[in-house]
Amino acid sequence: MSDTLHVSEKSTVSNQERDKQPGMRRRTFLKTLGGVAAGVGIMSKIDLAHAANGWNAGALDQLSNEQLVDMYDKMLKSRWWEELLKDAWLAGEDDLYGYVHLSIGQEAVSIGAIAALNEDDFIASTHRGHAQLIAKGGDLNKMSAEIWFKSTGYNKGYGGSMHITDTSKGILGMNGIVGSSHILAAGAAYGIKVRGTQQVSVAFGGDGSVNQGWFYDALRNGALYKLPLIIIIENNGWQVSNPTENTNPLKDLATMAKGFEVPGYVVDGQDALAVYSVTKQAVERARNGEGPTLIEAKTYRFYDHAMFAGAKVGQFGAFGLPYRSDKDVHAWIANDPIEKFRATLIALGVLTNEQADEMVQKVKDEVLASFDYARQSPDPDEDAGLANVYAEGKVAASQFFA
Ligand SMILES: Cc1ncc(C[n+]2csc(CCOP(=O)(O)OP(=O)(O)O)c2C)c(N)n1
Repeated sequence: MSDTLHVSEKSTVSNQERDKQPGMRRRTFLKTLGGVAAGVGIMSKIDLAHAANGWNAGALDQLSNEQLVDMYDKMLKSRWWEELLKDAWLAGEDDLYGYVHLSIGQEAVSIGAIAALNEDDFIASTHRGHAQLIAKGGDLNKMSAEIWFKSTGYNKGYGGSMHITDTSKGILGMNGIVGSSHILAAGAAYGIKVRGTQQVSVAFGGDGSVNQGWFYDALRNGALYKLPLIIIIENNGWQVSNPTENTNPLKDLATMAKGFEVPGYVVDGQDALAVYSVTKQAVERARNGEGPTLIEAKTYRFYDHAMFAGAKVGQFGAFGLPYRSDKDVHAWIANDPIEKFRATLIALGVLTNEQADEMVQKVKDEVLASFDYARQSPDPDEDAGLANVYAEGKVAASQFFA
């Protein structure tokens, strides 16, 4: 656990010691979870061979308190970096421009999945990938500076949100081309196989991405060569304003795994522990040389497809959008993955309410400090337009208008 999180020494105790602490006993908690999972059927599994207990129960056995707190911290960072960015953008004082896609509401998918990875594993991200960057250890200052198009940004101010990359952390990049993350991750998985390392490679994609040929290429080659590949579909129900059912006949997109005889799972994307648990299993399979897994996490975005229609400074969620009902938005907000995770940690005695509040405040401060860092950073150097690309020499301006 980072020493900056302000949680008590409780968070470093073992699972057994945790049972002795105030809060719900772990076994009781697991029983409750099992009942919830069975009662309302919050998740289904395509591969019924694994239909034993709820996913969450397994996750709690495997995660230390330190890891649980770290997951909560990353969810908060993702949530508040985007929330406060939205507020700053709408306030207008920074004259921000460009394009961002918020993943508020979907954080449990990225944070849950990436908690199951090692530092040297790879992820290939989407246009909606801020949470994935943060989960993989992305730096808030460099992220903010990239949004402000400053030279201290991840892409030195030349990329903006959709190109943020950090190969030193296995982050192969956010990507504005829907579906390409699958083939990039499959390529990295092939490289892992050739080099014979124990890494895995994870592709994130939206529900729209499964309708691209790259998805099939990745899954087919992954199955053929038994690549250490995991494909995670964040099914938020929409492709811009088009509902998923308008573009794909399957109720569960994970069913597509059957065609290549690889495991396919559907998981509750609002439940970070469930996502962690199913990903962990896929990671073990991949590291054992058994090949790919397809995971579909059902989730929802609380804001518009991109930017901030229907959003207001200080208001949580976007409303009045023409393609979806406010009732649905409220219902999903009531199933907020971060509130849910916080309640779990408190029930387990991993955090107190006060400690959780303290973490929220600390994250907000850190986010605002990253905005100041961005504001104070220098612009990219005008003469550096051809730096960091493969082309050499001069580029006549007329070439761009021919
Ligand atoms: C190859 C390609 N086609 C079309 C687009 C335009 N586009 C951007 S996002 C998007 C919808 C993507 O939906 P989904 O994959 O479900 O992801 P979500 O936005 O819901 O996270 C589309 C069609 C694009 N960026 N790339």
